[in-house]
Amino acid sequence: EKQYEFILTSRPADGVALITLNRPKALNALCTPLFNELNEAVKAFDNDDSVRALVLTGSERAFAAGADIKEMKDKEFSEVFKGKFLESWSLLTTIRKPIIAAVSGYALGGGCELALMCDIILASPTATFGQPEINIGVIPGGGGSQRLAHAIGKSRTMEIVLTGRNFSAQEAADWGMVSRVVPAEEGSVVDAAVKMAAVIASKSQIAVQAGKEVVNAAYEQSLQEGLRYERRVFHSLFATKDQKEGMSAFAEKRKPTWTHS
Ligand code: CO8
Repeated sequence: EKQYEFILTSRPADGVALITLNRPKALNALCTPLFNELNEAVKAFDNDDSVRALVLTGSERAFAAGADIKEMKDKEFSEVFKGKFLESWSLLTTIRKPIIAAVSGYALGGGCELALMCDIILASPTATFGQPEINIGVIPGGGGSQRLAHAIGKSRTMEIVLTGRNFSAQEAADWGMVSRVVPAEEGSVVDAAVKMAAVIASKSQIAVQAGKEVVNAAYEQSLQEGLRYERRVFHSLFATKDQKEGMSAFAEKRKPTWTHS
């Protein structure tokens, strides 16, 4: 594996890549070099055929405590506007393969937004989410206002964004923003995320990637367009060997062998 300065990468299970944010002294504050490395690793795994699902995590204490405030504090409008400051953050949302966020500790500001860019969020009981930008005189800039509104509704999003108060793992689960809180006795949230990623990695990858694409369509277009899009993509899967294999295996009462083709 390539060595990075601010992230660690590994392959904890067949078909699964794990990216760990590793800037512990700054609680994984998302400085530009960290984000550049994250983008590079994500892109490389997305292009690597042996990787079929990704997990993104931080440390016990912090998933990420936000964009790097010290890096941002002296910037001027013309600089951030013309320099497209933080525009590269959206790369994560353009990858084909599913990515699961395993969140422990602080996921604040850009850290919360980074988790929201992932396809699935699992939280440890210690996870603390929030969009505290209002406390430093700004607003979310990495999609927080939009993705939170989709995930937890307008009233709660307004409260979170305008008061800057944090919310707990349990609240995030009750509101439907995270799939579930992984209880401490079940082991670490990273292990749970890797296990889930391994299940996804064991499926037909064409179906997995098509599934991700159509679920995302629900957030990007009208219901009518989304339903038509889903049906078209469903139809297209009848051109794959994995559809023949999957349905034949069911009829023959055996396990399918996917060729991802
Ligand atoms: N940026 C830079 N450094 C940070 C950040 C941060 N976001 N968060 C923590 N650190 C640093 C601290 O400065 C400190 O460094 P040092 O030891 O050199 O003083 C170190 O990490 C440890 O932090 P604390 O001593 O503060 O630890 P505590 O346990 O006392 O507090 C908190 C933890 C509550 C998480 C606290 O650090 C905190 O409030 N952090 C800031 C949280 C925040 O406001 N985040 C939002 C930032 S704004 C943002 O994310 C905008 C996103 C825009 C994205 C746009 C994308 C397109």
